[in-house]
Amino acid sequence: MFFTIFIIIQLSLCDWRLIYSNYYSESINSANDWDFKQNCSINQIQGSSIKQCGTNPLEFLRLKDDKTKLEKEFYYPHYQIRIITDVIFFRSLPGADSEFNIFLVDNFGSSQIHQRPYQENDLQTYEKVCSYSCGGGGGGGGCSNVDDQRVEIKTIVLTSIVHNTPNFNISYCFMYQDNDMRIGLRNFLIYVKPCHFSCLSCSESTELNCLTCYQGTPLGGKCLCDEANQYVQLLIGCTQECNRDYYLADSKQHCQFDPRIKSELSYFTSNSLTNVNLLPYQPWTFIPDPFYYRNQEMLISCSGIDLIGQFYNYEGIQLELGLNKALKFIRIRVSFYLNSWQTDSQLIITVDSFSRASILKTATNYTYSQSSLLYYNSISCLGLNYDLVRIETVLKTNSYNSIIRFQAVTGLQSETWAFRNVTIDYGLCQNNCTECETYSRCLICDSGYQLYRGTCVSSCPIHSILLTNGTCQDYEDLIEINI
Ligand SMILES: *[C@@H]1O[C@H](CO)[C@@H](O)[C@H](O)[C@H]1NC(C)=O
Ligand SMILES: *[C@@H]1O[C@H](CO)[C@@H](O)[C@H](O)[C@H]1NC(C)=O
Ligand SMILES: *[C@@H]1O[C@H](CO)[C@@H](O)[C@H](O)[C@H]1NC(C)=O
Ligand SMILES: *[C@@H]1O[C@H](CO)[C@@H](O)[C@H](O)[C@H]1NC(C)=O
Ligand SMILES: *[C@@H]1O[C@H](CO)[C@@H](O)[C@H](O)[C@H]1NC(C)=O
Ligand SMILES: CC(=O)N[C@H]1CO[C@H](CO)[C@@H](O)[C@@H]1O
Repeated sequence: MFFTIFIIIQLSLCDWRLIYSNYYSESINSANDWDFKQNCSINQIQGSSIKQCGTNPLEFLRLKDDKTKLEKEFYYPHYQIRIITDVIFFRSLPGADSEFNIFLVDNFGSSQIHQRPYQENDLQTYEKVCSYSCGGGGGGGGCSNVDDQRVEIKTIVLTSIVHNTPNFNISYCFMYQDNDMRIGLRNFLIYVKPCHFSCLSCSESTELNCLTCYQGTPLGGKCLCDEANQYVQLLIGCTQECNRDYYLADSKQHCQFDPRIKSELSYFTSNSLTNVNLLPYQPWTFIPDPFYYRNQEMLISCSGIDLIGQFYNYEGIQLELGLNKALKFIRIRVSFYLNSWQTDSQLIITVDSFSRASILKTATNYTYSQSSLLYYNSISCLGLNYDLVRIETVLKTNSYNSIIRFQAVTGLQSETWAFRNVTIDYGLCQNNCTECETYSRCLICDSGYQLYRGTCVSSCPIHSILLTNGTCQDYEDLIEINI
């Protein structure tokens, strides 16, 4: 029974995503993250204000007579919000209600989500918790009308606030009866129940609950990206390609965060590819066809944009990557220009000759194996028609000096190809790793990092010790060894 309840609680908790937390440590460096504003109705921005409790080192953001409102804007597609804040009430008047309020503001208006009217006998004498005396002398002599021993700390928890507009403001403001009254704010935690990746706004969490889309309008609650921008990047929407740094596309074309992948190289991205005294394709090397040997500059211009090509017959090109002992997979993106391709002709991309992807010409179009089409267009230049296919492939590697090769297998002399705009991203077994032990385990970390159970950390976790050889050993593993 207890177990069941525990699981239910876990399930309901794990839906919430923390999107903001701040001001939980003793001292606060800067409050500039939020705007201090004149009052609940006047948005004139004022300087920020940080104060410290007199009886302990806790600092807080202070609202006072000339700045009674604190406001910040957030963006995260969501359908519910939870706000947790510690509020310190300093001083009040007997018999007259002051008010502390929290508002949720968006383009459609402002709604009050919390209201606390309070007067003197509502606040306890908690000066040990956080006293903050009025004005000069510290003896509390500065306040004429209010009792500066009256202090109360309240944790305000507002949960399951139904809200759908992705941009919203949270604003805290108080209305005082005496200008010696203050409000302190600490420990901000803001959670949302997020929409599905593909929605800009939603009523529930699945991909069928979208209310609005990044692109177009929902069909049966579902947002679809168009063919030219088929990937979905969290918080950004439909995109032609996932970000090169730290994102890998999954089988549903969602860009998933993955700290192992990082941009490394780009080639042939400028419009002009002439290379002073060098061949335009260097440092790549040309692979001639032994039966149709030619020596060419391999540069053509297509409406003012240079391409590396044309390649004929069995010609190819390759790039040798520098020594890297941590490299486990490579993501390559490249734009190919294919002219007069016949059914069954293939363009093959290999890494270390055993890992390969291909583009196969069919009777009606192309098929892509171990690769996906990012962009397609038909263009013509110099009187020739080209199919422009930009593809992406993720290929494994097992060697320390990987070689990337592009080569075609075509039937006729008239079938040609060219390419440009190549990006190469490195996938390591672990981030910040210099050498891998297995596909997912690091053996040696980059300098500045320590090895802990096959991963690289910037400092040993508290439940571990640093050994003389620079690795962190978990106490748990130590016990295993002693047994
Ligand atoms: C805000 O300040 C203005 C100008 O001092 C004042 O007229 C107004 O009543 C104040 N509003 C609130 C809600 O305190
Ligand atoms: C939300 O707060 C920001 C920052 O203070 C402000 O610039 C913006 O105008 C506010 N938006 C609305 C809808 O009030
Ligand atoms: C390379 O291709 C990407 C994706 O189509 C594009 O965003 C980028 O602008 C291209 N770069 C150049 C220099 O053509
Ligand atoms: C081939 O496929 C691409 C991408 O799906 C598409 O845009 C193009 O129209 C197709 N071409 C033909 C001739 O069907
Ligand atoms: C570091 O020392 C520990 C304990 O002697 C050993 O188990 C571990 O393999 C060593 N690690 C490296 C990278 O040498
Ligand atoms: C020095 C270095 O490369 N640090 C990186 C460790 O890995 C994280 C996550 O991939 C990066 O953010 C750091 O830059």
